[in-house]
Amino acid sequence: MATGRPVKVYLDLLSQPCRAVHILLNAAQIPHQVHTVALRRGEQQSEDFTKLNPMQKVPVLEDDGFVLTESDAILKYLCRKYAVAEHWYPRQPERRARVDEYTAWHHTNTRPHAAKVFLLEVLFPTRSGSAVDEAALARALSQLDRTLDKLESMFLRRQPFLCGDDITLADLLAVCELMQPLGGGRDVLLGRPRLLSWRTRVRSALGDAFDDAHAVLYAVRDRRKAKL
Ligand SMILES: N[C@@H](CCC(=O)N[C@@H](CS)C(=O)NCC(=O)O)C(=O)O
Repeated sequence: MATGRPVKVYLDLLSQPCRAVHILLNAAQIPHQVHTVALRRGEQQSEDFTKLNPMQKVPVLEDDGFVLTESDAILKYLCRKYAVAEHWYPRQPERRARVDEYTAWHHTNTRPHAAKVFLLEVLFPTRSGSAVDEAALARALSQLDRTLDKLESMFLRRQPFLCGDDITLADLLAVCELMQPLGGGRDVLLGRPRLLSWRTRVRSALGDAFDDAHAVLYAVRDRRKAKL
């Protein structure tokens, strides 16, 4: 049962899995405190943070002394522990299994493939000062294309959200990854009407929680645009 004490989360909102956690906390109105861990400053390697998470990664949740890493585990824990609306992580076994099916797939498909586009187009060139590796980017985009095909042909084939008629935590993990290349000015969903309508539905189901979580990413995009 919830203790009444706000749950603590350690996040950097430029990180996709952190945004998914942030959105759920806000959209489901779970009392929480955000502690920012600035990855660009290497704060994940500090002694204190390493004690909390020896993996030196965000997100991390701390709930009354209980420490949990991995966005997938954190999202599911929050849904089980707090009185969130049933649709986020349905209790009915088959519907819950659909969410688990997507989240298992997500970590070897949507996540690495969308993240790689952002890394190649934004993060690596910014850190090294060198030009984008166009050949590697083309390969990453074609891998991502195959993932987007599967999202449309399997998960969104006959339903408005990835795992059924209503939004679940699976949509949060997916949308945050698919937004990431926007940091480099690239909307990877352009030309894909089914995914575009899904993103519009997700965004309107989330209200301000969506744009609040993405404000840092929009700022990265806008700063880069201003430099061109
Ligand atoms: N599988 C983890 C991935 C966590 C992860 O890769 N976090 C990245 C940011 S997106 C991080 O903290 N990177 C810092 C580093 O590797 O130094 C999850 O879903 O929570």
